[in-house]
Amino acid sequence: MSPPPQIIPPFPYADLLSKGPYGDWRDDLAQDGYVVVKAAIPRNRALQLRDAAFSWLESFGRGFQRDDPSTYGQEFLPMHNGRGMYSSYGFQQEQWVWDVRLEPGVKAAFAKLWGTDKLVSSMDGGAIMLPGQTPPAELDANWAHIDCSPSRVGFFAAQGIINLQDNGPDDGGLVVMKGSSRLMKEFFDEHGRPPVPPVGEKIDWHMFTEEDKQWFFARGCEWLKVEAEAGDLILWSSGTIHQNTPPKGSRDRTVTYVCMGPAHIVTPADQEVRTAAFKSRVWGTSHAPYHGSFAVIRHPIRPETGKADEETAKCKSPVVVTDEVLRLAGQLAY
Ligand SMILES: O=C(O)CCC(=O)C(=O)O
Ligand SMILES: [Fe+2]
Repeated sequence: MSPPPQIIPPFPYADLLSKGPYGDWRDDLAQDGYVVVKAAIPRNRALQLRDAAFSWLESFGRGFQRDDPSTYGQEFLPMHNGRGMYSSYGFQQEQWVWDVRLEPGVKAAFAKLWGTDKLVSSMDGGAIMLPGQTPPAELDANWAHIDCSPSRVGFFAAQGIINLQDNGPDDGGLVVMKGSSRLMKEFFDEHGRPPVPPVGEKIDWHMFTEEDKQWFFARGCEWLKVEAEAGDLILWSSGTIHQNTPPKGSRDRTVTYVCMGPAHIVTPADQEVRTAAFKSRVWGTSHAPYHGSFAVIRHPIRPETGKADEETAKCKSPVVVTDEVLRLAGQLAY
């Protein structure tokens, strides 16, 4: 007999977004499933961090040079996933990536949402999408998804993107299905919920088919490409259907993914995964820092050699540890 399906315990903050109206951006997050928090990081600081991202790419010595678009192809870069998304080479533990997490305005936005500033941060990746790199057709095909289990009902996490460049309609960016988070319970009540994967596997993930999407369109949802300037923080509920799109214009899209939540709700299992990732100074973790964490350890294969770069096993400039880094990593109590 197969084991009974694993039950996900109710999330203590599942009603967080239903307590409004707040009279501020939290109402937009509740209503639309996403919001742009303007200037969470000062613009100049964001542009400096974008420079740091390009210096990181150049530091691999594969030929990438920020001022020379003829070096924007994958052969000149550390391996990304085809759309410029990075979750290997110790990206998640790089100083400049931590510097984004350490910006006071980022924590302040999450503190406002959760009602506490005793927060831990995800140790997630990011994207450096360079212009003129038409992605292969299969990558451009849709991957409409949510990053929370269909078995979680209500609010689970606010995922964050910090823009380090200005991104308008022609640029790369997050694409959300506006309003879909409010319909998620109804969708899965009607369509059924798939079994929850075993403990330690990727629980918080679900992909939507073309037919599924039509169900949402019929109820008034629409795709929306989120526009944001350097320094803005895009927040979206992990129950909002989303994907991303690469640049069509001449600008890069340079972002990191940051999600923070209350330190006191981190489960012992999550704590263990996060401690191991932080101590390794090379792996990252999944989006939500408190429940359902798994380690992200990737060694993508280079097509030229059939092997992973040696650099995938180390971090170029690992974060210098401070008390605030330790607090956000969940290694020092508040
Ligand atoms: O690159 C993006 O805008 C979205 C990436 C994504 O799906 C995520 O961080 O959950
Ligand atoms: Fe996602």
